[in-house]
Amino acid sequence: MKSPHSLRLSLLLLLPHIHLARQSDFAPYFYDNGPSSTSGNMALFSIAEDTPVGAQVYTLNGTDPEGDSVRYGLTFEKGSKEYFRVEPKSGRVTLISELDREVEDEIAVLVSITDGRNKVVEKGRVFVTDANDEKPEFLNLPFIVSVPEDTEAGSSIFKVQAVDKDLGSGGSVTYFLQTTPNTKFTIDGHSGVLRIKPGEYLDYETSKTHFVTVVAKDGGGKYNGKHQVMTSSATITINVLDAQDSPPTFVGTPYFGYVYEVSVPGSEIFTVFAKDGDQGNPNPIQYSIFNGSDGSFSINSSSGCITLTTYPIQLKNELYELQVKASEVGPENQLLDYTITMVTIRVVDLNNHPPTFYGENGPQNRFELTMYEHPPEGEILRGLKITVNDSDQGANAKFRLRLVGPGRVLRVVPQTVLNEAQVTIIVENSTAIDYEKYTFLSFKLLAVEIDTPERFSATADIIIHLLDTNDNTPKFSTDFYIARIPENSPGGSNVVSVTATDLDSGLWGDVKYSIYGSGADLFLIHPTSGIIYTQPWATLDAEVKSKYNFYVKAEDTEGKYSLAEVFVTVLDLNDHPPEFDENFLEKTMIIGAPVKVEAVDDDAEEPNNVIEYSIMKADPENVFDINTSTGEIKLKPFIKSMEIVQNITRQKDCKWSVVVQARDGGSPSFTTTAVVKIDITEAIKERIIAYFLGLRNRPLTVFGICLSFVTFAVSLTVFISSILYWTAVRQARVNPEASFRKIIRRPKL
Ligand SMILES: *[C@@H]1O[C@H](CO)[C@@H](O)[C@H](O)[C@H]1NC(C)=O
Ligand SMILES: *[C@@H]1O[C@H](CO)[C@@H](O)[C@H](O)[C@H]1NC(C)=O
Ligand SMILES: *[C@@H]1O[C@H](CO)[C@@H](O)[C@H](O)[C@H]1NC(C)=O
Ligand SMILES: CC(=O)N[C@H]1CO[C@H](CO)[C@@H](O)[C@@H]1O
Repeated sequence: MKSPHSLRLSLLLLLPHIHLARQSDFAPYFYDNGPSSTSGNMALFSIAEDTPVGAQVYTLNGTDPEGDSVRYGLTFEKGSKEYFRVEPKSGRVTLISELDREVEDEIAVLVSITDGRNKVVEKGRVFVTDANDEKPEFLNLPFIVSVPEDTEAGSSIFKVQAVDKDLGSGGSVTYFLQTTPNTKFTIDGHSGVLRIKPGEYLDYETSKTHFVTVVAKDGGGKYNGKHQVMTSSATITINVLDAQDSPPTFVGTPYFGYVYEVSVPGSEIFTVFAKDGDQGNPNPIQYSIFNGSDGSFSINSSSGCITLTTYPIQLKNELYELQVKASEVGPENQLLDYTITMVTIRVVDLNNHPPTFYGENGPQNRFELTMYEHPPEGEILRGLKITVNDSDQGANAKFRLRLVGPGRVLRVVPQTVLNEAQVTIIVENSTAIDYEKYTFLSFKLLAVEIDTPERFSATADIIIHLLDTNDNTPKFSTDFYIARIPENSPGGSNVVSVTATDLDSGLWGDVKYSIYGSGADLFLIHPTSGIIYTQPWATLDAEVKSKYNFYVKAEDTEGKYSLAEVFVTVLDLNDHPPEFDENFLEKTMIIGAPVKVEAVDDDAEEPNNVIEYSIMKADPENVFDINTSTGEIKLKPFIKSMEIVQNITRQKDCKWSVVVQARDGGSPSFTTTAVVKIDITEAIKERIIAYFLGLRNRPLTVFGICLSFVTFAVSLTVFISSILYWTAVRQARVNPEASFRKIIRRPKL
């Protein structure tokens, strides 16, 4: 700092020149108002660097001893920046350029005062005072630091430094970390030393880099009249260095490998891969099989390739669970950290097992069972203890069961099998399981693989021996039996032989016969032979009863029975001759009308009771004809009138006779003869006509005629009544026979 004495000295140096200019005139001068004044010659004037441009900052103040008015001037050394300007009359000094203490903290100024004649120039220094206008500034950016992950907690890892060009409090710096949650770091506020927080550890595997923002803050100071604190921030990049602290890890787990049919020793099964967990500086990995290979697999220690060492057929298991170990190899070939993983190796099935049937004692291909016929439908044949098995795997062990034999009799369950099943055979059709048809049934049980190219199969014979049960009813050879037996056969005669058969064997097949029914009274049956014969005392008469029917029963020992109907016809014999009714052998015949004779034969059947009539003899001869089947007797056609009759009989009475023979159709036949007397008369009508013709000549007899007519009417009435009576009597004899014939003809079978 320049002393006021040196200023005085420079002033004195100028004096000779002033003194020379005017003798009695004294030079003007500046007031010296002290360093804190803002008026004077700017000696020891100090100005804050944050003073705004345009502000009036000082007043040059001087006077002239003679009282002349003075003018002021302000200049700068050559090459210096001009910060101030002075108003010459008033001396007011204005700041015209921005100040920056950190660039220029002292401004040399030349102030002058003149009274017009004398000019006094003084050199002064304006001091620029500090304002807090500068931020702290970090040194040595950027901040990058590498820290091994195993660095201990609390260790210092870095030191930051920031400077603030301001003076005093505004130039002092403290540090802090911009707060982020879970930060693992801490900084010392004064020294700027960065540390790992106590209790915190770095882990390369979780976070390889940390970014920390550090803030530098000054102590605060005036700026533009206000208190101002300035800060700046920077990022510290902390790279965590990997240390040897993680075991290897297998990539791509879980691991599955397969051994196929075509595999041979040396076949590659699977390749594992592990890498060091310390990826920053990984160690080489060495593989080995730790357990579970059973000697069938090996692993290439460097490549991790698992190979088969035997033929697949020699593998004992279907599944291997290898424990494979990956170890890190250290710099001196020592084994460090390791990890074990599981490799599941499945032996893919080779379909080398056909299905096989098993009985209770091992493989078996014939199963026999004895059972009663007609088991209930749905019954399980429990006596057959069959299992079937295919020891392959998956599709190779899938097969279908089928029963070949009489269709729809038995059913096998299940139809499809995977690996193993209990074979169940179920009765499907009970009727077909019939001892009477087959005493044993034979089936083939097939097991055939479904989805394999080989279609391995197995066959077993199933033989079912049947036992008889009484399942059959005796059956007659026909539903009815027709027998004919001649009437008059002696008692005990065979009538017919029936047979019924029962298909069951042994006692169940025995049949016992019996008969019953209303028509059975006259008959007996032999219980075992089935021969039906008449009772010893029975006589059969076709004329009394010619048809018998009854039932025959065939019964087995358990009472199962069936029935048949027996029809017995008693055959008629010609044992009766025709017979004329003696009371009706006198007839009156009107010329032109027939008379009828009739004989009756008591035999039951044609032709034994069929009668043929004939005229054996007549008196007179050749006057009658007879209808051979009806017995009607007529006059021969030429006998038309009573005259002819009388001419034939030569006026004798008209009682003629004829011998009629009745012959039945039996063989041999019977004949009977009867004499029929016939009284011939004329028809009444013709007689009356003849009579009335005679009346014309005899009127006197009209009364007598009328009387005769009345008499005749009465006679006619009596006559008709008589005829009706006779007819009635005759029908009463004929009808019973006719209805009897109807009865016996009915069951003509
Ligand atoms: C100049 O200085 C004198 C003496 O100290 C003082 O009386 C006067 O007021 C000042 N003038 C100005 C304009 O400051
Ligand atoms: C190897 O594996 C077998 C079968 O899984 C097991 O019983 C045995 O304990 C294992 N040995 C070791 C050392 O893990
Ligand atoms: C293991 O694998 C590596 C790389 O594939 C090979 O070079 C080496 O010969 C193999 N070692 C054995 C014993 O097969
Ligand atoms: C009708 C008829 O033949 N009458 C005869 C009856 O007999 C006499 C004599 O023999 C005849 O002369 C009738 O003609």
